[in-house]
Amino acid sequence: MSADAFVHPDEIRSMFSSAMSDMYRAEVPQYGTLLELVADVNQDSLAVNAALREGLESNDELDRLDVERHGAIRLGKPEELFTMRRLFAVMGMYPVGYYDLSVAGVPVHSTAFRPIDDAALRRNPFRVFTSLLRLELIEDEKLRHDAQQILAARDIFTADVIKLIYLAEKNGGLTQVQAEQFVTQALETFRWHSDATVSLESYQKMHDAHRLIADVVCFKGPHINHLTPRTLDIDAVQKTMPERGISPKAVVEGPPTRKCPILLRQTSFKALEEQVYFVGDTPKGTPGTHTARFGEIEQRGVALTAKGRALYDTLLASVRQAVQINAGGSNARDYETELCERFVAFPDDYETLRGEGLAFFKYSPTQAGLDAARKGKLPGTAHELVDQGYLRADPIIYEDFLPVSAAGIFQSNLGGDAQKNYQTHSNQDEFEQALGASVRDELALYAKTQQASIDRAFDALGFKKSVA
Ligand code: OOG
Ligand code: NI
Repeated sequence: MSADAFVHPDEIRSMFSSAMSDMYRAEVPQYGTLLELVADVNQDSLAVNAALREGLESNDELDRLDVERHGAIRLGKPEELFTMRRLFAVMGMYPVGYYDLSVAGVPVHSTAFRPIDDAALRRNPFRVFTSLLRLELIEDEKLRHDAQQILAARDIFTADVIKLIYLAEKNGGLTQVQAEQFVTQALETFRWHSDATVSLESYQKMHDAHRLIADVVCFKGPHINHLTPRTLDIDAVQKTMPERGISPKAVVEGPPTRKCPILLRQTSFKALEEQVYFVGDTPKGTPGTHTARFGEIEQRGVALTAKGRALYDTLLASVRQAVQINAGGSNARDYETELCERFVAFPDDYETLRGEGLAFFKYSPTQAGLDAARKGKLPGTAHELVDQGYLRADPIIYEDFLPVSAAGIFQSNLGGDAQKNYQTHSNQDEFEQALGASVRDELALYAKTQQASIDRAFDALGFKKSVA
């Protein structure tokens, strides 16, 4: 079969992301409210900030903004992660990055499935933060064994989706009809099921060990636990959420408010308490509740180099050492003040971020550059050419996640339980073994995008390659 007969993986991803959004909207009505709020705030931001609009336009980010979102799931066993990798590959999504959350008291390690090349990211940057439960961190031997047994008995994929994954792997793609079937079948894995697979008593035991363990082990599948739209002004969303009946967590995770946003800022609101039925005497089961699903918003900024990231990590660690946000969040103000004060040390203009090699940029020739190139040679590095007005540099958006922020998001939605500290270290090898592949290095991806833009720009100006 020729490749033309296949639906492009980017298209399948868009179909899937849109179907997922519709499903989540029906399951969690507050998500719909949040989408409306974010759309309003984005419109306001674009209306008052011409530079922001222009920057997004020239970066091809304006069109993707309305469809842009990420979701998260939590898996229970290695085989689930293995098949999930193959499922996401059908949609052009690949594992990027390794996040160890056990250090923050959450017994999982994770990766993000996302598109990796420029064209695919422009088309639809849908990402899914995917965690795998680390059963070995359950201390109680009997409980660990029970959890293992329960998980061993479940199959989270439909028979049809498995067939379609094999077909896509064998033929190198899916036809329109197959792609539509694939989306319908894949969606089943992420659906919410109100009937638990265990008794209330077993659920309670898992819950007492860690709420996350109950969420992963006691249900038929890895229900999507949030879908996150991207806002251009997270402070405005955080402030207006209560007006629309949503109460956000106490502080925004990530860097403080800045003129030039870096990395990722996120806030979320509390999980819903949902009605569930546990395995029990009556035909419908024993009624109870479970809280797992929530809402989240994110604002994305420029991707940082290793040097920039090291500075970010150092500053954030010093803030968190100085102020630990308490369970009720009553000292949120102190935390914010400390965050702002300490991040003064992080340059807040694109020129310095570029000049000091703290962030990644995409380079393109300006009209002046093209004119000057026609007249003769333009000497210099990409930086010098930007300074002379012959190249422009636009920030490359951070497409990934932040472990400390992710831990904060997990925690705020798992309730105010006393924090557990696992005596463990990260285990990327084990994660990759379950995954059946290595995760990609996000820094290498950004560096590649930056270098490719320099090569293209230098080509257009008619001279040989250079580095930033
Ligand atoms: C995932 C939490 C992490 C993010 O945006 O950092 C996350 C989860 O709760 O399963 O989604
Ligand atoms: Ni999230």
